[in-house]
Amino acid sequence: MKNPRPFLEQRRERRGLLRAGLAAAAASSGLAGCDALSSNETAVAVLRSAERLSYGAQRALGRRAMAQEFSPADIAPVFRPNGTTMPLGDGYAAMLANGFADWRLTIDGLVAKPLELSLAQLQAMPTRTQVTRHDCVEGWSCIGQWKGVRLSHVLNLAQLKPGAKYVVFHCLDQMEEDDERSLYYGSVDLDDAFHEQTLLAWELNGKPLPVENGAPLRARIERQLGYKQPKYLRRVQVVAGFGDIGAGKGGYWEDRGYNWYGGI
Ligand SMILES: Nc1nc2c(c(=O)[nH]1)N[C@H]1C(S)=C(S)[C@@H](COP(=O)(O)O)O[C@H]1N2
Ligand SMILES: [Mo]
Repeated sequence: MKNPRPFLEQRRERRGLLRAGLAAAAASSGLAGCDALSSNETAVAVLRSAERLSYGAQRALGRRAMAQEFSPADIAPVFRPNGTTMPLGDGYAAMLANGFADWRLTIDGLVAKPLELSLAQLQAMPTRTQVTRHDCVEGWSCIGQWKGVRLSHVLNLAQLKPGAKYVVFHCLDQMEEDDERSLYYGSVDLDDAFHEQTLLAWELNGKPLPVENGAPLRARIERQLGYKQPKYLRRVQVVAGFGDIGAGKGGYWEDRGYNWYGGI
């Protein structure tokens, strides 16, 4: 007689997928404006539980899928900026004044070969150009063309150590005027970090990245929402967990109630 187990397992799996798919739909339709969200504790709790299921659903359905790419004709004349548009403090202004010649990107954490890269060194690496749509949870979208190096290329140069699970992006901009520790940061898992369309980008619409969009370098993680696109990068840290960074939720907005998983 045939073993009945595979059939039962298949059924269980299908049921799980359906449940996860419904939760994913709920998560993507229930997102509210950036500023209103953290003040509503109930909304945050609902989003948290939906997040776990939507992450599971996307993983099950394959996270390697590409984000849609558009044609140059679709590019918006101005890429709408949001969040920080000019980092506070003299440090950034000084770097900007000399064309970011003194700026460096640090790659460290769980890597065999930590790196300090200048903009020129990054720009000498193999590049990718893509026209994609940015979706902000505040309810607007914008299509732009990005050019940069794949994050996977840089991570492969640095050589991940065993135990590496997430990549944390540390930014130069302080979010609150009176708090020097309120620097923007964010994180993704290795699926997103090594995704074909995940870039460290220094060019927008064929020109050097404007200050308001994150000069000199920002991340593009095309399967994620706007707040998961860190601007003004200074450090890429490979970690096993992010519990001891910031308030422990994996990002500036995540520490204030947003989902860690902002997949679209
Ligand atoms: N360093 C930093 N990165 C950031 C932000 C920010 O305030 N600081 N805002 C985020 C949000 S909410 C969005 S929608 C996008 C906006 O990118 P843009 O200014 O290029 O439109 O950047 C994201 N990355
Ligand atoms: Mo956003």
